[in-house]
Amino acid sequence: MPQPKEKLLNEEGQSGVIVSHYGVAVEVRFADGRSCQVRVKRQSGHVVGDEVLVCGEILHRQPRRTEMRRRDARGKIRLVAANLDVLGVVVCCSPPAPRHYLDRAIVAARAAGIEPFIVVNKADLPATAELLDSLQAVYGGLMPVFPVSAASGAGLDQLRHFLAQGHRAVFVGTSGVGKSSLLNALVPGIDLLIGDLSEDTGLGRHTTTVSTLHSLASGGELVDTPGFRDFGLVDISEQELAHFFPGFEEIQQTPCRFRNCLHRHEPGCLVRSGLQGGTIPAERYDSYLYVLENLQGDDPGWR
Ligand SMILES: Nc1nc2c(ncn2[C@@H]2O[C@H](COP(=O)(O)OP(=O)(O)O)[C@@H](O)[C@H]2O)c(=O)[nH]1
Ligand SMILES: [Mg+2]
Repeated sequence: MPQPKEKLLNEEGQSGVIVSHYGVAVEVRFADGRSCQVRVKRQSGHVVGDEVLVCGEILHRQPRRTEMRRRDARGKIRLVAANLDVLGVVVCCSPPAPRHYLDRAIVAARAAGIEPFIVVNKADLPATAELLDSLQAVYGGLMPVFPVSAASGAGLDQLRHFLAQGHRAVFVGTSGVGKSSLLNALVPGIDLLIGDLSEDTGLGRHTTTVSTLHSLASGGELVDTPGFRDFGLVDISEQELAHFFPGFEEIQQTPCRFRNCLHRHEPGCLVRSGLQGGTIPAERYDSYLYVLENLQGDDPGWR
């Protein structure tokens, strides 16, 4: 017996992407620009960026390309967004990032299959020039580095252009680097609080932790996950660090003799021969050893 048209449509489902998560409901946006709200259980596991088939009140989640996790204030690991392509680590001259924040964030992104890039905010401050030079020297050949000023708008067009290349992005960075200012500049109407009010405790205008996915007028998408902005990524393992450390890219083509080489004293280690041969800078190796020794430590500002 033929089904009524509407029922058929519901059973087949309509595919869309979750653009907001309110805890008890999600908003799904469809390809034609329409959107709808669907109630979900608190532990549904759906997150912003998830591609779903909406069948009436039921969501069928599609397999994810990438998953980004964070550690919440209680130390619990939470999934924050799905299907991100790029992760922008925001740094600035003041306040400076805690030691090796950048390297850890880059490794965490790469371990999740997400391409990292660097945003050097507060380019209007004179001290930014020196920071930018040192970051360009280390990371410039490895990933995009964007000097910007959320305050003056300088450099934002280059950043918009990068995001417009089909990228779904998220920003991370410690408190005070200007992530909220940057989102305000890039997403008109988002109206985030600037300054030192804690977003995670809900003091201020945004009393609930609503994650949202914003389409940029110039192309690309930005995911805003309030708790993520200031708390950052989950821990990384020794193996992930050794594999994804920025500056060690050559071992991804030709691995060391031992697959689980931590590049300390293992024989046949290509990182140490790269160090001796001058293809891996001593700065990179020293930084790696420092992070490796302090993986379990409490980097201030990291969580
Ligand atoms: N000079 C300067 N200050 C900025 C810039 N962007 C943000 N700030 C300031 O840095 C402080 C922290 O900004 P906010 O966006 O709240 O940082 P968040 O904690 O990373 O979200 C605020 O006082 C901002 O006014 C910038 O481009 N230049
Ligand atoms: Mg903020």
